[in-house]
Amino acid sequence: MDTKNKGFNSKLIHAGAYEDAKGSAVNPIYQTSTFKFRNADHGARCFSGEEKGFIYTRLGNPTIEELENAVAELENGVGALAVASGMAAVNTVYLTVLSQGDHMISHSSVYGPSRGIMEKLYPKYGVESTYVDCTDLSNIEKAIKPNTKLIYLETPANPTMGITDIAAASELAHKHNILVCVDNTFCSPYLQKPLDLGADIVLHSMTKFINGHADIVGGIVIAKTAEMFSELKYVMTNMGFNMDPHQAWLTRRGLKTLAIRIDRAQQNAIEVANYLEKHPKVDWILFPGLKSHPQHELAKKQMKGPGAMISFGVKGGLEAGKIVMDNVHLAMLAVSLGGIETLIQHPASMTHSKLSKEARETAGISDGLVRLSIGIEDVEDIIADLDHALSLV
Ligand code: LCS
Repeated sequence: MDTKNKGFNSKLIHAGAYEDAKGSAVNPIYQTSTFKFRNADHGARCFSGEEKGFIYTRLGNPTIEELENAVAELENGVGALAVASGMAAVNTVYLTVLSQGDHMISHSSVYGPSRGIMEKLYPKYGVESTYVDCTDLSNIEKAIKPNTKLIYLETPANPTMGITDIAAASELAHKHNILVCVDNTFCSPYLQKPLDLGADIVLHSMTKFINGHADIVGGIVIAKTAEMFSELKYVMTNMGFNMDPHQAWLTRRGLKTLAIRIDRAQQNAIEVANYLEKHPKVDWILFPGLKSHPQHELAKKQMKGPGAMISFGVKGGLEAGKIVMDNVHLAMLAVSLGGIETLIQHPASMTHSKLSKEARETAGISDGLVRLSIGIEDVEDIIADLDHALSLV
């Protein structure tokens, strides 16, 4: 079915679907590594691109393609590439856009390994980077050099919830012939569409909201132009970053409920944030839906809703935060985010522990920062759980 002119929820259910020859309502899992050619000429035409046909699962597979087409449509891109993890998506972009001698600019607080690998591995290949507070556009402008090729944004940022103006950053970048990639993991296309705001590439860790059920690891890269799509595809297929068909099938199933899951998790998060903001033992809180968030107005403009991620600090710093993390029962003490279950974690010792203490501090990732990913449980239970843990501080 052509879903181009349908609403977002209809696209979530139907976008990318094949007309299966056997009439199955749900696209099957094509659990195969390779595909038969009708004859030698057919094989040659598939390889030359004269005829569209599946060849080998690293290069393409109907189950994976259904997911890719659906996410590309949801993000308003020309094409998407599903990969084995969010980090495979990040590296597909770095390897495609950056060459020896190039420079990239990014936000000081992004997912730890997205920064870690750029600062530790990529200098070996002659790529340099500058990490600044991108929520202030003048910092990006000051960091631009003649060899800057990429502005890599993550907004809201993990875990400081800093929000960068995608439209303004893209305008600035394009004046200098620089490409913009946005990691849209914290929002999903339901809450934010970076390509519509001017970005050139979008990526996700699909491990999070897109799949939403904490049962797969996956990533995806979405391109705005056919040229960029083909460059990304060259890197993805030849580096062997592809997703597995079974993972892709589970992810396509999870995607169907994206909007209703986010609606509910977000409503829960709004109530949890209001509760935490008033709690006498809570020192500070960062949630885009609160007026106290430094980029609250920008969040309202750029995002359809504040999402389901909250960072906060307990009075008494790290020791007090540990009491909360060790005494919640409904919320799981676990990394990852964006699933239907509420998770709590400590970025300084977990997701961002490989960054130097100095890098964490300048990025605003204090030792006392506790991160919550709010799930779709009953909000009264989530609040009661936090209330009990906070009462022990
Ligand atoms: N981008 C963002 C914004 C992320 O939060 C993560 C993972 C990735 C990329 C990488 O995705 P992966 O390879 O894990 O699928 N974030 C995690 C987190 O905050 N806790 O555990 C993983």
